[in-house]
Amino acid sequence: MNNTKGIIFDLDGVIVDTAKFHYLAWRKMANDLGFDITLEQNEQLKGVSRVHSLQQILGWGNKTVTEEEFQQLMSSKNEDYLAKIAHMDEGDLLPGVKKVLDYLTENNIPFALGSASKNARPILKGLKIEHRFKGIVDGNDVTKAKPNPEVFLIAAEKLGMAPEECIVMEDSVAGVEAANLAGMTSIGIGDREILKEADHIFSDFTGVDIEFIEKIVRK
Ligand code: B16
Ligand code: MG
Repeated sequence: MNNTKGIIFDLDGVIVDTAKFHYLAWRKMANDLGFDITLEQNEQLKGVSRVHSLQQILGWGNKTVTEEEFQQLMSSKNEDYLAKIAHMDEGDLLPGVKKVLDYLTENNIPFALGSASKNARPILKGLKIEHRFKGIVDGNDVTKAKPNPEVFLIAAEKLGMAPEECIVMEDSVAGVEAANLAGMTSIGIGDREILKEADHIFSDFTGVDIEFIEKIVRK
């Protein structure tokens, strides 16, 4: 039996900063529809699925579209987004992440991905870290979006661990709530006020040092 806990990483905002590219792509779509979205509004889209993001944005712009137009908007936004992230590589890992992933790998501490993104696999491939995850659970694998804990519960299964043996790293309110509902230890990466429900909070990943990891993964 493994004598350590497992870690489940969110992707966007924890391992890599794709929020800015989501914003640029959604903003272009909104501009084409005749309105604008702000960076503050973009904050509310973090961790939120593609469908729910579009519903939210159309609401802000007071726009009603047919089902066919809705699908078309989602797919053109995604094409635009994919073009923007196409050149990501190891250099795009957020500061502090590589050190922790290296430590976990060297010490056989298992980790998985729990992301709302349907693009998680190509992103991990670009970052050249895909093979290091014991399990990958993304937007293609779930039926219920965060704050529903489904994504993290499936990730725990892939790790072969009970929920209480899992530690979740998250940058979104919905993700922290999902981790808490799953009965896991939640670590918020971001604003202390916004992520106040998390068990531990760091303003960014550079604050997550090896000493802290050693302590929390111990059973
Ligand atoms: P996609 P995470 C989330 O990823 C993003 O934070 C969110 O902004 C995005 O809308 C969602 O993925 C869906 O992404 O359009 O690529 O399927 O933070 O859960 O890793
Ligand atoms: Mg995130």
